[in-house]
Amino acid sequence: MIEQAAWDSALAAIKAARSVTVVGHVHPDGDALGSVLALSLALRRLGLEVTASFPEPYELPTALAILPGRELLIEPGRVPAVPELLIAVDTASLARLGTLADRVDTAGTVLVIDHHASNTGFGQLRLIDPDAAAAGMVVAGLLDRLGITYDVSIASCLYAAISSDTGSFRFGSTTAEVHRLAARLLEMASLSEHDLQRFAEASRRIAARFGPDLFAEGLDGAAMTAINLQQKRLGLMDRALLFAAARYGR
Ligand SMILES: [Mn+2]
Repeated sequence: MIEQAAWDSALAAIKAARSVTVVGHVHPDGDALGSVLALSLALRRLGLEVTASFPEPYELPTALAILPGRELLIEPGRVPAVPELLIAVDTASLARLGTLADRVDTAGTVLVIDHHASNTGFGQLRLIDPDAAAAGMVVAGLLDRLGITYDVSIASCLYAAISSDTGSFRFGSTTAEVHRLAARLLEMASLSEHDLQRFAEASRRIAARFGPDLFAEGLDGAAMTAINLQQKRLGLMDRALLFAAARYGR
């Protein structure tokens, strides 16, 4: 459980910052890297200048080399000597920051986002929830409070984070809250941007042929029929088509 005052301070620090450095622990796992990248992608979307990294040895584990957002990663040696805002994720102690630990002394502000009960309490600002199954759960809570809607990339990184630290949803830490977030992420992650674009183009073609009003009317009618009959749940593809049509078709 994280106190409201801690959320408020963290949000204020992020909103006041122009640049941010997000770092994970030495030899990053799925939670560390997934959380770092999800947060980095979200903060970049908010307009901050973002760099992300983890301590030496700077080797990306093969299984995690496919994560979206990895282009934001820079070698630890290139991390600014005096970061404006340093966010350390999934790091229980200074030692876990290895070759980047000195940045905690030089940074203007340090925010620690973690879920280890053993966290030593470094940094001025802390979002630490020992009950959270993963640092990714705390990051998800932060993104919700920042008003960030997940895109496929953010969803994929958060999914990597929580599935990693729950042993693929087998450990006792796998709460209902974990499953609720996983469901949200799966719904997002199963549809590619390419598919959404394809749906959008199809919608534009149909609207051009039949006119936007007739198209929208037909679509609304079809959606209401599907919902009213409840013979089958509206599938992901149907919803994506409706979403794309609503966004681009009219
Ligand atoms: Mn973790």
